[in-house]
Amino acid sequence: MGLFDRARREPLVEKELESRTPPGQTLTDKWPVLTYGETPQITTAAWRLTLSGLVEEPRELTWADLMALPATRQTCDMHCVTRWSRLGNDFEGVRVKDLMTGVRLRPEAAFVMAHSYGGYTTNLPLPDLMQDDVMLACRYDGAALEPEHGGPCRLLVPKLYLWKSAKWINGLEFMAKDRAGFWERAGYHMYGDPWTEQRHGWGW
Ligand SMILES: Nc1nc2c(c(=O)[nH]1)N[C@H]1C(S)=C(S)[C@@H](COP(=O)(O)O)O[C@H]1N2
Ligand SMILES: [Mo]
Repeated sequence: MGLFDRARREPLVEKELESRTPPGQTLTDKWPVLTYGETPQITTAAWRLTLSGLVEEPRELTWADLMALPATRQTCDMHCVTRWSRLGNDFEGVRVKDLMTGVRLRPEAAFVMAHSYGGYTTNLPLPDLMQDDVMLACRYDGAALEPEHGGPCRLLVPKLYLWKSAKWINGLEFMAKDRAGFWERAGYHMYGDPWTEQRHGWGW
């Protein structure tokens, strides 16, 4: 069949495929679109990102603010809870860590709710948001991220199931306690580690 690592431009060998595929996942070369509801059409001119909640000075960033931050390009794997994984994806954007430089959080901040245009939300612990591979992704394979995949800008949290990677992100809300987002309220796991198959949160 021959799965390809797009970023490295080389075929993936069997052994590596295995070690990079979490239990219960099947590899795909296509990139399925999984959206609950409509695809919001957001121009870069209209795009805003608000930092709210337990932040000393709430902020609103424009596209120009985002583009002024250092850019990062990375290759990462994606794992969807509906059992497909896609390896070797080439994303470009701004690390959340870099975005947060100079943003002072209140000491109680321990979790974050990602908010999206259209109303989607998803929650994660603050330390996970600050990992090196967590970014606001706006380019894929060297081109602007397609609207159906979250363009102009999506959150990308490669280590967790892909529902945590909020498409059309427009806010990060810092919280003291964990709160369930859209799919988490519907029964998905609060954390969502693909390697231990944290698919559902209620023990089923
Ligand atoms: N705003 C928003 N973000 C979202 C979703 C959504 O419905 N709305 N779906 C999530 C789910 S369940 C998955 S698997 C991935 C799918 O990303 P893709 O459509 O780019 O493959 O986006 C996640 N982010
Ligand atoms: Mo998903």
